[in-house]
Amino acid sequence: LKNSKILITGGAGFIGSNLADALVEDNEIVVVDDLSMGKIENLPKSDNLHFFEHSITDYQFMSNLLVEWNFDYIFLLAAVASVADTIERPMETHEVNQNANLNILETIRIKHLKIKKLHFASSAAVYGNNPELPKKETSPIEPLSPYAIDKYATERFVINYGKLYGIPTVVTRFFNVYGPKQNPESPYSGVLSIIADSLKNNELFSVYGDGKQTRDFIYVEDVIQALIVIMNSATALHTVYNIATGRETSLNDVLMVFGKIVNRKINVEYKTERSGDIMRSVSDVHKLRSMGFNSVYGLEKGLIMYWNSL
Ligand code: UD2
Repeated sequence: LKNSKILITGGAGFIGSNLADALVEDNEIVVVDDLSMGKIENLPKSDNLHFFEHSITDYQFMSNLLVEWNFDYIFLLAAVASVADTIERPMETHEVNQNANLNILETIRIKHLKIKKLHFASSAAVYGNNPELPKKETSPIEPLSPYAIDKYATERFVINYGKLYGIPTVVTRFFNVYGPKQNPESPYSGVLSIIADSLKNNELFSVYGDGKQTRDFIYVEDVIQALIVIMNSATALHTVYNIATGRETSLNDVLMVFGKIVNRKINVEYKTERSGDIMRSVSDVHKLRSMGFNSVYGLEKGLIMYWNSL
């Protein structure tokens, strides 16, 4: 991705701002973010970066922006990312997580915009509690929350709009991403940002359950590199990729590794498990590897990078 006009919705958020960092030198970047979770300080300071504080649910604004800029590449990363929030306010979050993205697709279709590729960020949440492991892109789908339902439905819109109307599109399902600029403010923020925050403030960290639950943790820099490979690839079209490492790590092991890195014992209290919590999660990474992508950050290396960024 070079000398291109690139739109990143949610570009002031965790993954979006790391993506903007990686692309801003060689491209013209437009970020749309309502700063509901994102932060303006996350954005790189550059003349190549154009920031609009807007919600993607402002249809007229988004349509005008798309027509005016004629983007080469579009990354749809804006979302209400908290599953709990979507359970509390399903109608409102559906506007953001699905309808606003549909409006972007509609604008591209109706205005015949010639984009090189559009990417939509989905989530491992679409697999729900289905016990099949490791999760393949072809594994059964079981979206449980409004969040997962909107992610899955929007995946289908993005892929099938691509096929029906000749728009180059691709979808990724993120597993548990961690790294610099992850916002620890909500109890449903990524667990590693919460652990880092309690370490910084010398607070007790609450483990929900016995700590034996597992996740596939991937460092954000690996995620960004995977996105760039997928965006550049001619074969990554109208299909979905899991973005993960293929390694399954328990929360107890994460605490141990993190504790070693900071050279302290992390103070924890064990509490009752969260309702709806998934016990095990790990991805199959064959499809991602077939693109020539391999994650380069193991958990320890990623955690060291993350800790040093704080
Ligand atoms: C991830 C996604 C979520 C959704 C879901 C689908 C993140 C931040 N969240 O939720 O959006 O896609 O996958 O399955 O990527 N935990 C604690 N103490 C804490 C916080 C968390 O013990 O203070 C536990 C939590 O109960 C869970 C594990 O840590 O077992 C990971 O929690 P998480 O919120 O980081 O991610 P997850 O996989 O539940």
